[in-house]
Amino acid sequence: MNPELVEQITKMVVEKLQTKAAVGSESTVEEVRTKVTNEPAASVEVKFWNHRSNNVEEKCNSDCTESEPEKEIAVEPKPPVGLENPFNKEELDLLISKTPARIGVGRAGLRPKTDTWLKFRFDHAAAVDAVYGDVDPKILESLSLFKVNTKVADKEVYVRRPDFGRKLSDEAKQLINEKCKKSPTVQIIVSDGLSSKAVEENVEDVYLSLNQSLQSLGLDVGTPFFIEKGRVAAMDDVGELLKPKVIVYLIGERPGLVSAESLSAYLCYEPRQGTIEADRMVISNIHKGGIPPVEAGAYIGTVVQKILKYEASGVSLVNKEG
Ligand code: B12
Repeated sequence: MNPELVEQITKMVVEKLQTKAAVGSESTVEEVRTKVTNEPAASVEVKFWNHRSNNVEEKCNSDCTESEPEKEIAVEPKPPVGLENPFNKEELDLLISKTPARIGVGRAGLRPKTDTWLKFRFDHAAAVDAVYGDVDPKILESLSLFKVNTKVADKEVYVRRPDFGRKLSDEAKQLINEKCKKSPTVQIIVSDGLSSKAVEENVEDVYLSLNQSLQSLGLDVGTPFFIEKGRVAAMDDVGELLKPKVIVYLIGERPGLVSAESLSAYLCYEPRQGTIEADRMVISNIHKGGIPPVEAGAYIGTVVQKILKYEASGVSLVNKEG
């Protein structure tokens, strides 16, 4: 996205969130987007795929907030995928409009219909690609992120041994020690995690707006970097090395069959060896059909501010906040 637009949206979201008690309300971000882009507010944020449609242009339902330009493919008109004679079509359509799950797709005897099966295979292939793919180095370069590794050598090991992905390699520790500012207030880390596609699609916008939001809140930010084949708890090793107050860890989520490009931000106050999971927190589902990346970045900044105020994150933060 255009950096000026990112800046404007971030500034307005942060201002709004700080003045509103209902932090993170969806109406807030929609209001801001409308104000900045002059486009009418979308009625829903989540992009639902129409699994019953054969028409490429109808793949996304009419409530999509952002539709991707699709390549024109010449397809023979076919009967729609789905139940041919639903008992209550209106009710079924209502249910389908509420969920991206594959419901009401019909069947051919005991089997799924060919189109349903092909769509499933397509989404499954996208999920596999997201897990096994690598993040384009140009993206890391563009954000000036240097790369370090965990104790994982290849993706097969990564999938089978989550414990290895939670530990930085010795070279990584050395490089981080050499290159990074010590004891920053906020340390940002990016990792491919379980979806390199999630990083490729979202990280630039999230990162830009997150940085701007932290800047506008006057917070001191450390030297960011990229952990290849990382798991969430790798932040504990980073915490030991750099002693930041807060870590914001942007990492690819395990792909589902609805989106293979969803990013999460895991946050923790003073993560160290032995940090318990309950003290981490997550803002998940960041992608263009979920929480839009720019708004997510701005929102994460305000959550960091809250973590710093209470000197706690996760369940401890909830307890302190009362
Ligand atoms: C896999 C998964 C799990 C697995 C994690 C096991 C593992 N080792 O991978 C299990 C089943 C244990 C799990 C448990 C929980 N999960 Co979960 N989980 C997911 C899922 C499907 C993918 C996460 C992912 O890809 N992470 C990235 C990879 C690279 O991380 P990882 O290092 O391999 O694994 C770590 C994270 O997955 C993390 N984690 C997983 N879930 C949660 C939830 C919270 C609140 C936190 C802080 C961390 C966390 O714990 C793992 C170990 O460190 C997401 C859905 C999504 N769209 O993100 C939901 C999701 C993150 N989980 C969620 C929830 C609510 C939970 C639980 C609180 C459920 C419960 N009531 O017990 C617990 C908390 C676990 C914790 N660590 O604190 C919610 C969070 C909602 C929110 N925004 O706060 C999500 C978004 C699902 C949803 N849509 O509701 N989860």
